[in-house]
Amino acid sequence: MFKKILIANRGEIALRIIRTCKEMGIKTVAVYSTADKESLHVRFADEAVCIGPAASNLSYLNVPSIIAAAEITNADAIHPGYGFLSENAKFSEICDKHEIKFIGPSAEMINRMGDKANAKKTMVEAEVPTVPGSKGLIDSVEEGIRLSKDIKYPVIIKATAGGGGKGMRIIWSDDEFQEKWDSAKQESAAAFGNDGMYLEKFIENPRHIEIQIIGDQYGNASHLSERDCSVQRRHQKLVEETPSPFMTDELRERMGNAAVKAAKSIKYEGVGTIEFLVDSNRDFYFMEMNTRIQVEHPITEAVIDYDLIKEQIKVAAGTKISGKNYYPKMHAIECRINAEDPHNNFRPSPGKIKTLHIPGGNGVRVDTHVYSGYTIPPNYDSMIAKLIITARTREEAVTKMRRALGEFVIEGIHTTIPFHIQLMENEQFIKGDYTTKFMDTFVLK
Ligand code: MV4
Repeated sequence: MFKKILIANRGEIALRIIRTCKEMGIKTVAVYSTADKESLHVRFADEAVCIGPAASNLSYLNVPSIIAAAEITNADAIHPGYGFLSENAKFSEICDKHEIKFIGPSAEMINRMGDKANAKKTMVEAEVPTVPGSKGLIDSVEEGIRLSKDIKYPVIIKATAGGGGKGMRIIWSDDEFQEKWDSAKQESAAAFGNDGMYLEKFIENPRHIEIQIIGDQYGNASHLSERDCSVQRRHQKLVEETPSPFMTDELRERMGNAAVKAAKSIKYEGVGTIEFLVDSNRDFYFMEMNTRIQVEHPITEAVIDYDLIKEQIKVAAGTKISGKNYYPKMHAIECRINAEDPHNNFRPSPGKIKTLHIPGGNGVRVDTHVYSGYTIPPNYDSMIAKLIITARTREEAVTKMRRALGEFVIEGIHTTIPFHIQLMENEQFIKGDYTTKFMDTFVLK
């Protein structure tokens, strides 16, 4: 097992990883930017190294600084958390070269899944269902229009380097093709330095349901059931839950098997997520694979009684997994609490937290790095806490979420708590009757 892990991240996830390391008897090294020197991850780690100024590209994305910090402190592994360097193939490779274990997949695996058209090809070969569309990249508008004749409009063109909605356009007819093609390519080139595009049938009104998987170094893989992430706004998840209200035992079996097949076919090592689109007929299609621990991982931990970070560290150290799959025994919901003003188009609201009261009680977990008197810097992601509720049934979980949100006091800044309170009172949400379109029509009072 590793003796010392450097956590190349900040905020709640850095703290989350430090906690598990402590429970495993592993020493921890925090890295921090000058904007984060008062952060809890710095206080709770065994050692801390300043790696640069506030700007992410000069600190949490500064590879030479992070590698130097690991070498100086004698860390034998680096946990990248999510975001920042977590899906950076170069970084994984550089860790390897320095004989520091990157807790995550190899550079080759990250590259393979990071290119979306390529990832899709891999899934076709593994016989995982994918959306009908182009075989790989399309090279011209003419080719796109020809393909759309067979597939039938609407179609969607997506950046192969994309993800999170950037470089994506829905096309409804031949007339629109050129214009949308040009703008998608331009956007992709600017955002990713890669304007490769692929094409798919556009699935209208889908659900976003993802399967958590884990693979070891010996070719074994398991799934840990699903998370429903359909409540999103501008490709930012707001709430996640498991089980999905749309799930059936039969669908879970089909999706779980497909996800395990995907993981085994690429000999995936580590924790990962296979994202699917699910249509109203409960047909599902591979969308993307995430090769990192995700923000919403705690809801899976809650319903199957499993520490995903602990198991992630164990498989990175060479431990074998059993290969059995895991099924939810409870219901869990996560609300992401962001420092944003929901009444002002979710505009970021950094600043000093004057008063803080964190809810508690049975079935209530709050993952956060903030405290009373803490100043949220404007430089990073606006998520400041995750409120994770566990109960026997969905109805009880929603009721408990309302209670916990009511106890949550954050003064001095705006947060998304008022939004979540209204969501938990929303008739459609209460029925579990929502898709990725839900937020388009949600009206905040
Ligand atoms: C789609 C789709 C419908 N049909 N692909 C959005 C983010 C990117 N990862 C893929 N996305 C979508 N791909 C086909 N063929 C609809 C979306 C989509 C979406 C997906 C998941 C969650 C929220 C979404 C919001 C708008 C569009």
